[in-house]
Amino acid sequence: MRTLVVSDLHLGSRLERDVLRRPEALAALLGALDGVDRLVLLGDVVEMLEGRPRVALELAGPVLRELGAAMGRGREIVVVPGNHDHALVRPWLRARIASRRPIGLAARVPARSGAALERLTGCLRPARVRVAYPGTWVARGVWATHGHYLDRHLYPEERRGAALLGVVPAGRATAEDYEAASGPSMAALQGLLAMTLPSVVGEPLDVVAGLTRRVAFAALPLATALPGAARLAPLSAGVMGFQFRRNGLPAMAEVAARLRPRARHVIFGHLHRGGPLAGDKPAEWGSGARHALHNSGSWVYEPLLLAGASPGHPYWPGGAVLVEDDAAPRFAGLLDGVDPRALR
Ligand SMILES: [Mn+2]
Repeated sequence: MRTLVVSDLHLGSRLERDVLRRPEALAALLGALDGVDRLVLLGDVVEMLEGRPRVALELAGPVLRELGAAMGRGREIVVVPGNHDHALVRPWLRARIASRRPIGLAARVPARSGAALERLTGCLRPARVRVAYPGTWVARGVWATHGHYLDRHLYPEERRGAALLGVVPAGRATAEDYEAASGPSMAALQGLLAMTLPSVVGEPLDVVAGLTRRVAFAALPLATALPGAARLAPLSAGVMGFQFRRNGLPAMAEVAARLRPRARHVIFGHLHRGGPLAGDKPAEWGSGARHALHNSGSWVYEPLLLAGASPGHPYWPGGAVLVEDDAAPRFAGLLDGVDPRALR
């Protein structure tokens, strides 16, 4: 059994950062489906946090239909919503929490539980479509989740803005705990700022600092249009790398440690930073710990980070994690061979 995991497509993004709009990028992904039994769309598939979810869904349609047609009747597509497409599972999630039936780690979500979800899954046919939340089992000992729960661990407990964020209990935690702690307020905050860039970008000192930083970054795509923008990129890539090691990876490990999936390997998306890559330190990715961590990267071309960069850059779009039975999951850069000019 071979499963390809991709995440953070952000289809329909207002600034057209979603590279799958570009024919060359879409062709590369469709080509990579050859010999794959199952495709997992690990969250933030559609950009629904920019205040125009219907338009985004409409723009996503052609790409989703290509994926569905390529997988065809015989193969499965698993949809695992994240934070930018959290609206897909919200009606189901509300009902499930009200019913007090535990969500667990890989609940099956009926495609008919909401209008937007029904529309999205309809686009993916004739492939067999399954929706799971907050994660899905990819193989024995391999669990995958979008990873937005880690946002909660980017803000130290003692500095948290009590009005904005709730508390995840110490020790073991459930999906219900994370939904209660970071659900509506975090989604509102992100919606307000409409960012595709992950929160790990800057210093997570406290929520207020976080807000200022996000606003600053939201303004930066404009700055990249100005002369000298290319000089910004290496600096921000360095800052991102530092923040990712210091905050991103520990937050991923924390979510795995709290939710405790019976898994050797845990695959995340959300942070837009694929890996582990060849130069990464295995220990930082949990090689010696209970959970080995993986990240599927993104399909977003973010000029702020990538001006002047080339394939192999940790935030280069086109990330995927390939999972085969009885082998460790491995990262692949599916757009590394595509002319960068075709991705902008
Ligand atoms: Mn996300």
